[in-house]
Amino acid sequence: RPRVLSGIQPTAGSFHLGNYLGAVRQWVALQESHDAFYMVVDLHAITIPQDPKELRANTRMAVAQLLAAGLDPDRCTLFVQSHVPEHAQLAWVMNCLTGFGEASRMTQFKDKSAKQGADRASVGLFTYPILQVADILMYQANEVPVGEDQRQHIELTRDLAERFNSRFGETFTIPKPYILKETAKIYDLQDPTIKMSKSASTPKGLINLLDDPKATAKKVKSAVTDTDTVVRYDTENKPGVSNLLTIYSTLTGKTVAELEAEYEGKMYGALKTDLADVVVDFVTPFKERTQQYLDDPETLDALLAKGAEKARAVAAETLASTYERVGFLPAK
Ligand code: AQP
Repeated sequence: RPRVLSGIQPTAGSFHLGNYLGAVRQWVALQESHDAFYMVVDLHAITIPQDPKELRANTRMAVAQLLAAGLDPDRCTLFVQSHVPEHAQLAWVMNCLTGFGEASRMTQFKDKSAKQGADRASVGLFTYPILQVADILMYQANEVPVGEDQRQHIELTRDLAERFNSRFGETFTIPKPYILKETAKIYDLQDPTIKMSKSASTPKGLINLLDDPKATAKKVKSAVTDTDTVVRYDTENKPGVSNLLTIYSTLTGKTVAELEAEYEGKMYGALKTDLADVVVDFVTPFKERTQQYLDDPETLDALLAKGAEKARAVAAETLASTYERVGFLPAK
């Protein structure tokens, strides 16, 4: 079975709808067909300041949400990044293989550091994509299911894997991004020209899955559309309506064409009211299931210990062969 690897940050507590539709939903599907490794990336989280207590709580909350979304620890390897120390070790080797200019070209770093102020941004934030390279190469992943915003980092991963392989001999599988066109980028409900994001979106533009469903329904109903009235998928001229159709279609399984036909002659209000119900029907049981997992932290931690053990078996092997290729003297 081909292998997939992906990760999600535990930074915000709740996942948002962009995280779910752009990434986590694909993770759930891929565990059926692939040898799947999924992790909560707490090492990535500390690239920006975190409160230690909150980070710990948010890490468990992220795991609970992944289980609530449908990940099954019997069918995938689910773990926390810091439980597998090889990630930081391989990242160092990859750091030494990356050009400074090459790392400087990562647009996510440019965006995020600009927001924080260049002097306040940590070196960790700068090398974050290289840690991600190590995350992916560690498991010899064939595919990496992510949203569009991560495409550049997968490209960097491919470049570094090829560089390492040509310099030191075949070591790493060259991975491909796995990005579904329809849900590659879910947009902010208030500004449908920017991606829905925990750092850039205003509260009204962002749907957090664990928020009060009533508040979520309100946000959907007040989503920004346009001055026209026709419900039609047209990302150029109708980014707001198109975004709502994408969300609607993905959560219900109806095609966009079916929805366009269903709402022919109806106003945007009807679309938004119905979509609010669809979203509420999704988030309500999701929130309940997440809480059930959180209520039993021992089971959660035991499951993570098993996941880390499975992940380490692969990680230790990759790190050992990397160290050997690089020329480190084996420890006796
Ligand atoms: N709006 C989105 N549409 C589609 N996919 C998205 N992802 C994030 N936002 C969207 C995907 O979610 C996965 C996990 O992302 P992460 O843990 O790296 O979080 P992030 O990218 O940091 O999430 P945000 O909200 O976008 O955070 P900020 O604001 O800090 O940048 C990834 O696969 C990502 O592509």
